[in-house]
Amino acid sequence: SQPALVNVAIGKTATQSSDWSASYPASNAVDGNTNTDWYSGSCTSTKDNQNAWWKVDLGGNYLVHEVIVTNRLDCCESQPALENVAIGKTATQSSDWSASYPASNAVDGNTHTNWNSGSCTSTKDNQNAWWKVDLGGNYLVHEVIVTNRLDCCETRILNAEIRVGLSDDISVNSQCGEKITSSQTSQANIHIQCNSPIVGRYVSMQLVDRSDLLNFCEMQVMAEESQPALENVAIGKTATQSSDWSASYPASNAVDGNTNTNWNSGSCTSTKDNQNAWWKVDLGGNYVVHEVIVTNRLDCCETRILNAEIRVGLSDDISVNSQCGEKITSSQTSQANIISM
Ligand SMILES: [Ca+2]
Ligand SMILES: [Ca+2]
Ligand SMILES: [Ca+2]
Repeated sequence: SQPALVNVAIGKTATQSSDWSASYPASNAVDGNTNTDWYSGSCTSTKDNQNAWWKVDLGGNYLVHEVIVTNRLDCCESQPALENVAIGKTATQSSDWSASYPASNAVDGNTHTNWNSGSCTSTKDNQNAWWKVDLGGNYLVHEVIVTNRLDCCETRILNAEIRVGLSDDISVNSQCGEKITSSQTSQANIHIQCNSPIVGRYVSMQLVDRSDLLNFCEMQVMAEESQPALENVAIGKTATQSSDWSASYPASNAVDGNTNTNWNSGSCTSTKDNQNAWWKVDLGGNYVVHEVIVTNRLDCCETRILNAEIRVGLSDDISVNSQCGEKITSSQTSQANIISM
């Protein structure tokens, strides 16, 4: 006869190799809530660990017949393979300590932590000293691994922030993870995970409200290796809109290849005040579209694009095409480059 089985894990003490954040402790997996959505508060996650683990102490001995694992299903059923896409790419920094310590030492593939190894880079003592790498293309970046200098001077990277994005002007890119803390500076390899993967070509590290030498030995930018090479297929194509504000602001200004955010630059477009105002571009052929990057006007009036939706499809009647991503939110309207995927 089949014994009556009960779940003996619920509410017991669970631990894991690391916590993704304080909101996703090991205990979420034994909370009795089987919601499969990350944002439900029911799921657990470690950081990106080699051979990551989770365990529960049942508080006594039981005869275990089976285990039922509830997977997360809003994404991430399988983890993408990541690789370092920064190695050998073009790096620059706010200044060079000397010709022997160029920015490129941080992407030379050498993770030696000793200054005299020739593996490290350093700026001079600059206010908000910065370092950045141009990946030469757009990648979906999950995390960066910063190798610190450890023969001395570990705290020179204290309070540095990582930004990832499409702009050579690093100040407008999105922050990845949190600023480097004093407890992290003693680590050889500091893993900084973006809260969600960020599409970017430029990855930077910059001191925040500090003047110091920015001095470290390597940055590995871990991105999805199978990222298809994406290109802008809208540039120069035929664009139209529900009305033209004036002849100086035609729909074509949005596909002119100029991403200047200032109205007076001649780079921007505008309709008149229309109910459900629209803009569209005819790509002149069929493409597999992965993402759309909208450059907003930032000299004023950022919220004019609030609640706009992006649609992609085969029809000239835009209402029947498929929505790409979510409607533009108020927090997005302050960004120079808004990405919709
Ligand atoms: Ca749960
Ligand atoms: Ca190096
Ligand atoms: Ca433009």
